[in-house]
Amino acid sequence: MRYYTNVKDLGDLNAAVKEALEVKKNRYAYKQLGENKTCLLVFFNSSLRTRLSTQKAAMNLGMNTMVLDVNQGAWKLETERGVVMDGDKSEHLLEAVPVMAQYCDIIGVRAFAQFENKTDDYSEKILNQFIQHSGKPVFSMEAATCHPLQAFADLITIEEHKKKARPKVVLSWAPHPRALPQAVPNSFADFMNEADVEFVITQPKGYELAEQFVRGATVEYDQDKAFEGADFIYAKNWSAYQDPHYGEILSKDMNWTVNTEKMALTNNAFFMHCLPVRRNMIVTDDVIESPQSLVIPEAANREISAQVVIKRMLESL
Ligand code: AN0
Ligand code: CP
Repeated sequence: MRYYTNVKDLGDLNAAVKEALEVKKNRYAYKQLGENKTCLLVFFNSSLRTRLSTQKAAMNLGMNTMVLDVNQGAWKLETERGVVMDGDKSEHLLEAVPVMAQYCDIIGVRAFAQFENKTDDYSEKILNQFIQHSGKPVFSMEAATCHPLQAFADLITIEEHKKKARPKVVLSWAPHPRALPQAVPNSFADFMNEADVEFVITQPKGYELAEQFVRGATVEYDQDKAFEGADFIYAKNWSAYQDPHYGEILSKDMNWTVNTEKMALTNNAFFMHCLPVRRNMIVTDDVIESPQSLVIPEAANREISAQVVIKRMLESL
């Protein structure tokens, strides 16, 4: 595997899940693979899980890992070609990326949507500059439109916990005080549409995701109706995608918070969220602390999804 930016890069999803479960059983079995190889993780945005789980995955494979926080201690980077650099940005990505590539064998990049220009965000401008100018395998640690390490971990978690062959999985919008990217719900939809599940998306009007991610999913604007008979509830906030409101908050309706009454409508569903989560905005204390909450196992599987991706990249070097 040379690049990991969305579900398609994994190829056969069943095979990928099988490989993940094998890795999970013996995560140190491939310790030789990464010997004398270096994984560089570049963060343009904050992270707790991705930062730790991806380093852990690379270390399990015997790699050295280095982390660069672009906004803390590195030079501020210009990303647009042709700009007269007389502002606060000291260095251009066009030099910075090939320089970073000198010191490593594989690069992970976190660069969220900037909400300044939808076309720029949805063309993955920053991630693609790493792909074009590094000459190294590159994987997304949440880029502008997708978070495929998260969605792969989510799929592994669903496979481990499902009680029927084809569970009903509901992606539910929930309120949040700040405008968040669509990357997590986009990737979750991308994976669920490929997986053997009944997939439903529920959201207030105006929060429709991009067609290339929604595809054949059922869209239900009545959250209670969507929750009926669900086996998994996957809560997440996202900002509006559709023009002319791209990147805006259209609603903070607390009737969409996932609580015990709403969970009672489901088939004793598991609760999922990628974290970080705002309690009593997205989900109540009671639900996230309930035995049905999978948020910690889900986070644990981030190590496994990252390890499958980095392992495949090492095998391709
Ligand atoms: C980010 C988001 O919603 O994309 C990261 C989630 C993994 N969340 C926040 O910025 C709170
Ligand atoms: N779920 C996730 O990617 O979390 P972080 O933003 O903490 O990495």
